[in-house]
This record gives sequence, C-alpha cells and structure tokens, in this order.
Amino acid sequence: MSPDRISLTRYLIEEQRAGRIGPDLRLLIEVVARACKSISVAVGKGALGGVLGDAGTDGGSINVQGEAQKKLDVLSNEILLEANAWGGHLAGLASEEMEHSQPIPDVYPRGNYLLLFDPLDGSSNIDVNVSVGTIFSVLRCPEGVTSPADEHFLQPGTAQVAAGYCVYGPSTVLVLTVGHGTHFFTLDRELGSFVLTQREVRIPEDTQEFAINASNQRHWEAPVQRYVADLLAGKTGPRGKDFNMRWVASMVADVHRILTRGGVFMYPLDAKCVAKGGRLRLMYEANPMALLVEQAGGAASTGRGRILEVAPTQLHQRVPVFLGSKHEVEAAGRYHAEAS
Ligand code: AFP
Repeated sequence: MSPDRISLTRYLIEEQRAGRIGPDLRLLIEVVARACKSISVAVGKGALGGVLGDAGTDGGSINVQGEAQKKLDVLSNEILLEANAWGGHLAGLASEEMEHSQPIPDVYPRGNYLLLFDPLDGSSNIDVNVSVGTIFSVLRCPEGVTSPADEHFLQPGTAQVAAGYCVYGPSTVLVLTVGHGTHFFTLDRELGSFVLTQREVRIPEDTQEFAINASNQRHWEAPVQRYVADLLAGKTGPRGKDFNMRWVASMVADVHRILTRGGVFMYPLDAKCVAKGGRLRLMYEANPMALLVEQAGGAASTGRGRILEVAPTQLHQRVPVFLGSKHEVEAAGRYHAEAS
C-alpha cells in the first residue's frame, strides 16, 4: 500500500498511539469492519447468492420489530454475532433482530464494551438492488457488571465511545467516529482492506436538500406540516430559496449523502408511529447516526431535544429524527418550539 494510503488498521493504531482509544476498542472496530466486509460480499452476490427474499419458510419470518425479516437480515446478524463472540473485547451485544441483548458466551473471555447494531438497515431495499447498510454503536459495560442484561445497554447517546455504519452501495464505505471527528474508509476490494478516503468530514451548515417520506404528509404533526410546506414553497415562500428532495428509504444511504454534501433527514412522529414513539430505533440507528453527524459539525434532534441526550427506557425504543445540516435542524426545532 503506497505511503499516502492509510488503512483502517493504521488509522486505529495511530489513534491508540495518541491515547484516544485502547487496544480492546481497536480490536472491536477491526472485528466489526471485518464482519462488514463479509456482509458486503453476501449483499454483492444478489440473486446469485441465493440470499434475496424473505427469511423463514413460506409464511416468511417476522422479527421482534414486527417487520418481515429478509434472509440477509438473518445472515448479517449471524455474521456479526459470530465475528464478535471469541475476541474477548465485548461483554455483550444487542441487535435490532434480537428481542433481548446477549452476553458473550461463557466459553469465551469477556471485555468491557457493549456493541449494539442494526445488522442490515434498509432491508426492504435489498430485493430491488438499492444501497443498504450496517449501523453500530459502542458503549462501555458498567463497572462491576460481568453478565450484562438489557438494562445495562440503556445509556444515553452521549455515552457512546464509538459509532459507525457501513454502506453497501456502488462502493462499500465504512464511516466511523471514535469521538474525534467522522471519517470515511472505502473498501479496496482487490486488497480486501478499508482505506481512509476522507478525514474529518464536515457537513455544510446550510442546505437546499431535504429527505422525508412525503407519503406520510397527512399524518405529520402541525409543526412538521408547516416546516415542510415552507420548504416546498421555495423561492417565493418564507424560506426564499428552492429546495430539492431525496428519499432512499435506507437511513444509511440518506445519511451518507448528507455527510457527503449536506441536507436534512427527517423521520418525524406521525399518526401511524406515534404510539411507538417514532419509526427509527434510538439505540442502534438514531444514536450512532447522531454521533457521526455531530462529529461532522451537524446536528441531530428529536424536534424537541438533542437525540444524544434522550434517556433510554427500552432497548428497541423509537424516536423522531431530524438530523444533518446544523442550521436546518435548528430551523425545524424552531417550528416545534413555536407550536408548543
Ligand atoms: P427497513 O430496514 O425495514 O427497510 O427500514 C429502513 C428504515 O428503518 C430506515 O433505514 C429508513 O430511513 C426508514 O426505515 C424508511 O422508512 P419508510 O419505509 O417508512 O420510508
């Protein structure tokens, strides 16, 4: 590898040498990255891999979220569980695909970290060949806890020691923060290694692009109705500029676009999901994405407060999400404040 190409391994060794991460966290991130490479290969096979379509027998399989499980959801979850079991860096893990968290099996040594993940986010897009991804969040296992249970995972997003995602798109990109900036690592498929391709990503504070599932418009709360209506009013409206819209319906793809060129991503409360608290899960979707976005100079809000400061009460709880370009997220917050 030429001297100016910095691999993920070298980046993590340099972070450890600088005292910003310890050896166990370095190992954890390497193991997760290796698992993401395996998932990338499985996703990349598409129809040739025999892994498209719904999991389970003819009736399909429903996960703990009450959502249809895809074969790749199950495979990705298994890849992450197996990769992280034996290393001695983790005390336990939690997954969107598992009702409860799992302590590391007794046959292996346990470490001081907790790993939470959505093994394959955007899985409704798999069968139509649209980008999907893996999202992960790392917490410390509370002092003195040797066999962590669900309640030990219920820490606010500010407690995350690392967070990231891997987007399986035209290229496979691992996006990572260990609390010192957000960085992109692109998978070199020939060498099989992640290469640092963008250090210290910065999200523009202003944008003319928003992302929301507009089919829910009639279900939104009043402040969101007004906020989006003003975006749509464009140059002649109160915002005085035209806006563009994107909606991939894979959070990792939408967030990656925003980290790359700015924008605001919204999954607000709506009449369909208000009883559940929102659509997106706090612990392994909103929190890791919020840390990545804030580390890149953006903002991440529930509309009524900072996502990273939400005090979790349930492992799979959901929250409304507004994240991306700082000034636009703040604007959405003002519409909520005025309404209340
Ligand atoms: P799936 O993993 O079930 O496809 O859900 C993806 C997701 O959690 C998130 O990645 C998207 O932003 C959001 O749901 C899309 O929701 P809609 O399908 O309601 O647009």
